[in-house]
Amino acid sequence: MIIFITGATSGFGKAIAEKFAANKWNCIITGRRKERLFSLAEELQEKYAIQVLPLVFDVRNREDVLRNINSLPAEWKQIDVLVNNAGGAVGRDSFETGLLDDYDTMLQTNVNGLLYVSKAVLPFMIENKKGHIINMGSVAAKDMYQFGNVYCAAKAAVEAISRTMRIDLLPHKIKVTAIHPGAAETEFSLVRFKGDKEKADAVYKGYTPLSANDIADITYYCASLPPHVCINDLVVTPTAQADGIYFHKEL
Ligand code: NDP
Ligand code: 8X3
Repeated sequence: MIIFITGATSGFGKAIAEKFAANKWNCIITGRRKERLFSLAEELQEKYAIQVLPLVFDVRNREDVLRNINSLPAEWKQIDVLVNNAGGAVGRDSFETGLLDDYDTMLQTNVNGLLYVSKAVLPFMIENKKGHIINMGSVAAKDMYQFGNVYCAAKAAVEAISRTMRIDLLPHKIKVTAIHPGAAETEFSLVRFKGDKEKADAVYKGYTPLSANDIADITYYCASLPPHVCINDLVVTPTAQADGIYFHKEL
C-alpha cells in the first residue's frame, strides 16, 4: 500500500507518515524543507523496513507539483491514499490590518496547493479504479472566528471542495474524507505568529491540546475502513474545546 502525504516535514504530516510506515505502508512524503524530509525518509526506511520517496516542492508552484508527480516511477503511481495536509495560517489580524501577502499565502497553500496535488494524483487513482483522498480541513471551516478571516475562508473552501469532489468521484469509487481538527500543538501557531514562540505557546496553555499523533491515529482509522465505508466529514477537538470558538481553559 502507498500513501502520498503533503507537508510531512512537521506536525500532522510527519506523524501520519510515521503511523502508516509503522503499519508497513510505503510513503511518498513532500515538503519544502529538504533536509528534514530526507532525514525523515531515512529514519522511516531504517526503522520500519519500508520504502519512502521524498519529493521536495512548494505546493503553490503548479509546474513543480505537476512535474514531480507526473514523473513518479510507475511503481510509485499506485497511490492508495493521498493526504492533502500541507497548509496553515499566516497572521491572526483583523481584516482591515491583515496583509494581502498573508492572505495570498493562505489561499495558495491551503486551496490551490490541494487542487494542484489532487489533479495530479487523481488520474492514477482513476486508472487504478480505487483511491482515497483525505483533506485536512479545520474547525476554522465550520465556525468563523474573530481574526480568522482568510484562514477560515481557505478551510471553508477545503470543506466545499471535499464535498464536491466526493460527488464527482462517485463513479470512480474514490473515497473523499475531510478531517477538521481543533487546536493541536504542532508548528502551526509558530508559523501563524511568524516565529513568535511566546504567542504560539500561549495558544496551548490551560488545557490539553490535540497532538499530531492523535490526528495520525484518526487518519489511519479513516484509511483502514473496508472499501464500502467512507468517513466523509470528521470534526475532532480537544475535550476542552467545543467548536472553533469556545474553550474551557484553566490558566
Ligand atoms: P505544521 O506547521 O507543523 O506543518 C505544516 C506542514 O505543511 C509542514 O510540513 C510544511 O512543510 C508544509 N507546508 C506549508 N506550506 C507549504 C508549501 N507552500 N508547500 C509545501 N509544503 C508546505 O502544521 P500542522 O501539522 O498543524 O498543519 C497541518 C495541516 O493541518 C495544515 O493544513 C493546517 O492548516 C491544518 N490544521 C492544523 C491544526 C492545528 O491546530 N495544528 C488544526 C486544524 C487544521 P515545509 O515548511 O517544509 O514546506
Ligand atoms: C487550526 C485550528 O482554531 O487555530 O486550524 O483555526 S484554529
